[in-house]
Amino acid sequence: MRAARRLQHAGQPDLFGEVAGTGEGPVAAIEGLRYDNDFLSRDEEAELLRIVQGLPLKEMRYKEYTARRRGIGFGGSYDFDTHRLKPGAPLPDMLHPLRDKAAAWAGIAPGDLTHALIAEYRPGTPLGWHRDVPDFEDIVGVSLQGDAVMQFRPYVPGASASRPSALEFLVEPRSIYVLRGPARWDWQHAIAPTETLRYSITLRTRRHRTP
Ligand SMILES: O=C(O)CCC(=O)C(=O)O
Repeated sequence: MRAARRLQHAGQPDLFGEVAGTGEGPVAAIEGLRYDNDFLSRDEEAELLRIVQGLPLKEMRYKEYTARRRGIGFGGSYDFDTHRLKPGAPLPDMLHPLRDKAAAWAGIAPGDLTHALIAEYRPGTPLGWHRDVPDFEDIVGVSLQGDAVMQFRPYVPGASASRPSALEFLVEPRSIYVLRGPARWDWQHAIAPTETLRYSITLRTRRHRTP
């Protein structure tokens, strides 16, 4: 409960998504954000950790920066220099059960979750403010082993990069979230530096642009 104590202030959301005394919180406050902290069993988590820890994770690059996160992508890799999604290896069969279960939870056809990113957050690893690249539509995130504080602030083009978080909640191991519609397009999100080792598996649908 360390983070909950650190971040809860009167009238502000605690990290489990509740605003003290109101029964409402960031998950309810952000349209298109849905969260379930009891998505995977402990056995499913252990099996996924075995798979993920056997993958050749590499330090992730964003333009000239090398992030502290290590990861591997399937279904295409986004080139931040050319702003294009380059073809990539499909999701390995061993991750299909997770994809299918996540798709059912999110109400998405499994085959539409064409992109996956497996990311490792060693203790102290942050993920900076961003919206996902426009090639993707829905984002479904599953967490393993450690928890994370997920932060949100409205997306305001041209606004200061140092704006603080407006809402945040604790994303627990074995949980799932989906960012869809307003949660995906009208908000930026970030992950505060993690206190313990955490893995996330984010699955994405392609965005179908209207001509
Ligand atoms: O680790 C997470 O759950 C967030 C991942 C994320 O936002 C991203 O990879 O763009």
